[in-house]
Amino acid sequence: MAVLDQLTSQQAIDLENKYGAHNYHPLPVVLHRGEGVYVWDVEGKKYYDFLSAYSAVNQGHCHPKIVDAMTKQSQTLTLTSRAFYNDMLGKFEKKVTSVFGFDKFLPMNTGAEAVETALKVCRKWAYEVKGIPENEAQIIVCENNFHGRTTTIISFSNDPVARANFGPYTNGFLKIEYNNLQALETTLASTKNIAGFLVEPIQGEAGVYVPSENYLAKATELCEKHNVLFIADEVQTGVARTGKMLAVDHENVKPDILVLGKALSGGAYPVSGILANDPIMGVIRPGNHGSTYGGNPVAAAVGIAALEVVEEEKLAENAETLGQVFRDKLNQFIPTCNIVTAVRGKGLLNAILINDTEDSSTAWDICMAMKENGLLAKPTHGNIIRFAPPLVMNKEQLLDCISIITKTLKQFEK
Ligand code: IF1
Repeated sequence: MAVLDQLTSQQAIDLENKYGAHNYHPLPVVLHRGEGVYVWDVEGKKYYDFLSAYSAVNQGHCHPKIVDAMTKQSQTLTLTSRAFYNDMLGKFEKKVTSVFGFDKFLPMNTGAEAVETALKVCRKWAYEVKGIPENEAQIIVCENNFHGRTTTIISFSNDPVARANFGPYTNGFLKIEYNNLQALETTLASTKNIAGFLVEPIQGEAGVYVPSENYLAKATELCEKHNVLFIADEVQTGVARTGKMLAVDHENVKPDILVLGKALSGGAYPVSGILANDPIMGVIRPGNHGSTYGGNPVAAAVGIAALEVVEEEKLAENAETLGQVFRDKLNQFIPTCNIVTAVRGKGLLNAILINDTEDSSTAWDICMAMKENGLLAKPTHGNIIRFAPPLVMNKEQLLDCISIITKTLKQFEK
């Protein structure tokens, strides 16, 4: 079979099973094409994409402006490494620092790399600015966090599937309950060696847990009081997903370090990085950190285009409006259907709770049935289904999706 031959879905699945590591359990659908809010499988069936590659495709699949920027740059200069300057990175750094309001940007590629970068900068700041004794820095993280899959990051995960048998683990992390200010205050007061607090403004993978009103604002105040860096991981919640440019914007919080990824490139190319002001980013000197592809010309061109699309198409405002419609409609439906017990979220990052045990296959079965009905979504843990469509969706399309979701849920009523 020539590599470019069109495969059937089963052929594509068989190839992956035979030649690919089994590190995922995908829904059995093989996608061939994407455009805006739609994707098509290899047999030509059309679906609404209600996952957006976990909030990377906020700008819609194959957005023409982003693809055009990527194509043009790819025909001009793709990679120089950072051994030399290129004429695109400075423009991207100016754009991203101006959009999010920070002095400096350190470009990387994946979300996990950006989180690792934030941890390294936080530790170096702790030793060189705060004066914590070397190798004594502690960073506070939350139970049920998801920040990526590197060895250090899974060292502070409590998901056994993500963590088991990958030791020895990285030290220097203290875990507290999410959305618990008392736990944060107690831990901050317990030692002078706390360097930072790393937190997701909404815990995505844990099941779209939205913390209490003012949790982020009060957590920031506590960090300030104890001279500890507040590190917001907005890889999934950032870039307009929750109805504001950043999820922390709902509480007017300014993190000390902001971590971005995913939709920073609109799903076209791996682009991530951290933002911070000079007193913090200034601890990084030549040779301390970097990456071959970090800040490459294509990433820069794509990043600029992806941010311009968010601004020009007012995607944050759209996410805010349509997210409210989504939750209102689902809250009207829930009392009429006993298989779903709640809907929660912010903007167009939402989830429903399925009325079955965590280990039941009901959420998966519902996603399989929604797939048959033309909408793609996937459960997070156990009995929770995350809904995150591209932010370019319009109200008519959203109402069509809600009708597919509610019709499917009705099929599973007990
Ligand atoms: C997979 C989960 C979501 C993230 C936050 C950092 C990263 C992620 C808040 C790392 C990545 C992705 C990873 C992706 C599935 C998806 C995911 F299910 F894994 F947990 F969204 F919830 N911080 N999340 O959500 O970014 O290195 O992946 O670019 O691993 O399949 P990355």
